[in-house]
Amino acid sequence: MKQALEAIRSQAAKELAAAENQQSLESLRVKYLGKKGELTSILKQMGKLSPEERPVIGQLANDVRAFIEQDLEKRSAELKAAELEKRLQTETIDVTMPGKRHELGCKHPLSIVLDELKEIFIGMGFEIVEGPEVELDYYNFEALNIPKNHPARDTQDTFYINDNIVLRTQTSPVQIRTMEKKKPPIRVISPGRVYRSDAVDATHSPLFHPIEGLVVDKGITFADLKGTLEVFVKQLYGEDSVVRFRPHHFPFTEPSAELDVQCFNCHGEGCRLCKGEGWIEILGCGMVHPKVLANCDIDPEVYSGFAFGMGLERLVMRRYNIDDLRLFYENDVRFLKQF
Ligand code: 2NL
Repeated sequence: MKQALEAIRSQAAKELAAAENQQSLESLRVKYLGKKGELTSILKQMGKLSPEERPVIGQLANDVRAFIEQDLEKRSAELKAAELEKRLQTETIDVTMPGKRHELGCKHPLSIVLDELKEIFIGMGFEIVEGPEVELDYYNFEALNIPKNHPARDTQDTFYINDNIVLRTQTSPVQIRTMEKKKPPIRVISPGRVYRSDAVDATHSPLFHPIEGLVVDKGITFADLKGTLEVFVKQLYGEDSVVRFRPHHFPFTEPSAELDVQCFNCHGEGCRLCKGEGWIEILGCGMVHPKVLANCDIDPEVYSGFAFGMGLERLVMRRYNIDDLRLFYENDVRFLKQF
């Protein structure tokens, strides 16, 4: 029995030394030390031994077990170290290699000016509101006093999803939705993307970005409109700006006007910038039509309001001397990097 134990010990030592991975180590553990392993089967025969031999063989069996356990652990550690070494060899990183440069982007010129306009209006107590670009005909036209067959439907021709759903032609529908939900006092600005069925050229695009504003409360008059918009223009173009209001017509305001700023280049003399006019048109505005208020369940006998709208693209083109609107949408980095 002593010989058998010693044979196990040397056989185990040999096989462990030859084991190439953790998996074969585990099967060797089972083979030698497991419940049905070789050592166990020897121990089961201990009963056959004489009382004198029993402790000697028992001690030897324990020694062999301890020896094999130790060997297992040692080999396992060796294999782990070898594996790590191999990974370190194959996964080396050359820290001197040049890195990948992340290009830093910049704001789109439309966003630069839009953010500036928002700041001015937020400073005057306005809230920014947004709404859907795919809009019901009712909100885009009907509620704004533009019934079917109204001539304004012609100049605001758009893309129709079906008879009742259109791509919005203005951001006013957002303001209609605001008036339906929220009762006065209302002071909101609605920037956003709108659509018209226009052919593309240097000054027209089927997609553009107006900014509209709406104020509704008790006792709002044309004087509030003039004061608010004059302050706005002075913040945008400088304290010494000169403005004028020119009568105009919109279906959703009455009375209506357009606001011009005196040409900052020629101070009203007439030059190339203002095309000889001396004045530059900035926005359209007016007192909210009583029918529009009534459509939103706001009593025009109690409340009044003013509204205005301007095209962001035109403001930005003037600011940066850009002569072709298509540049805004082409995503040419050489153009965009200049701002
Ligand atoms: C322009 C002129 C304008 C409005 C927009 C408006 C909105 C409501 C009620 C009444 Cl909810 N009016 N918006 C009023 C006057 C002019 O826009 O040239 N836009 C690009």
